[in-house]
Amino acid sequence: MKRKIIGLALAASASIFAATAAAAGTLDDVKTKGFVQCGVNPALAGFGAPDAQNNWTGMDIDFCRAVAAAIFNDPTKVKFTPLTAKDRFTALQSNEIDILSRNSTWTMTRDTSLGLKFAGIMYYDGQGFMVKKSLNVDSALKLSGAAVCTQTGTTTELNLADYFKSNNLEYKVVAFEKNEEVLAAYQDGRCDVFTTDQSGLYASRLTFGTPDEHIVLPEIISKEPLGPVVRQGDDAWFNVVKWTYYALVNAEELGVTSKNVEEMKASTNPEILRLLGVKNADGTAAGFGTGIGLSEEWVVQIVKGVGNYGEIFERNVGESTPLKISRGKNALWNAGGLQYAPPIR
Ligand SMILES: N[C@@H](CCC(=O)N[C@@H](CS)C(=O)NCC(=O)O)C(=O)O
Repeated sequence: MKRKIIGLALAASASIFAATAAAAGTLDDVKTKGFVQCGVNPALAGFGAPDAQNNWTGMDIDFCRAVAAAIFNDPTKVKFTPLTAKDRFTALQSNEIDILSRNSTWTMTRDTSLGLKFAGIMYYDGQGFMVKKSLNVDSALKLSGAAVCTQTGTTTELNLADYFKSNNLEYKVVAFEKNEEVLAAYQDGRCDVFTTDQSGLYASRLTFGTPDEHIVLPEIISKEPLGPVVRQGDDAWFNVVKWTYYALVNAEELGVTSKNVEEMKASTNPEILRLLGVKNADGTAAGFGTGIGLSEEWVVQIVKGVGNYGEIFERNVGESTPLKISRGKNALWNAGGLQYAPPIR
């Protein structure tokens, strides 16, 4: 109820709300309460979902754990709040959560007038289409006249309208507020097409009784940069979240993994020594962790706790997982991808 009222207030006056709701001091609050409250998707395999033993798993989950490891040297000091597409931003605005880490696309509105701030791009995605193989369609451009299932409150429904309009294709939207309803409608044949982020298509297909009967069409119709979000007006917290993401990417780039992080402290590479907060030759602290309110070993804690970016990717969505996603655009910048982090110095 509280969330609903605040949601209405926001709709009436987004910018005023944004200015007042941005509570400063999240890092101190988190340290005091002893855990990070993270808003996540409860049903997106590889990104956010409880496994058979009820342990939360996924890239978005591991990102929350990385932040907890950076602060507490303990990746388990995190609590998860399951959120739907509709409720996610209000939950962050109203201080129910400290971070939103849930397949959310960085858009201008969300990053400005909603009073929120994206801290990085954990996964470069794009919107795609899924159809039953039996429909015998091999391109989205052949979908004229189709009924398309989608979820409200997402970038998905907006891109869908743009794509069909700009290609002069007739279509019928079958939109639902809940993802379960979208998936049920598509599987029951109430629509011909299911559209969402490509990662979401692959993750959802795994939950179908007969995944092999569905194909993802080749067209990618949008940019969906997915990443963690915080409130505007709290730079100290924003910095911790943003630099946790950069630490994961820099660790991969420098070859620092959960297995070798201790040995790497004896490296002769100055970049690795800075990353791992190893003291300067004269015994003074490097200062990068303490500079953002953490310990000097913050990256050691992160990498020991969850691994580097590549380890997180491979463990949750990579080729050896049921999702079998290749690095593609999510490869490091020096390996043909877009994952890039500014230097620690
Ligand atoms: N990336 C898009 C779509 C994100 C999204 O919420 N996708 C749906 C379909 S995969 C979802 O996760 N639904 C789950 C739910 O609302 O419980 C956005 O940020 O708007």
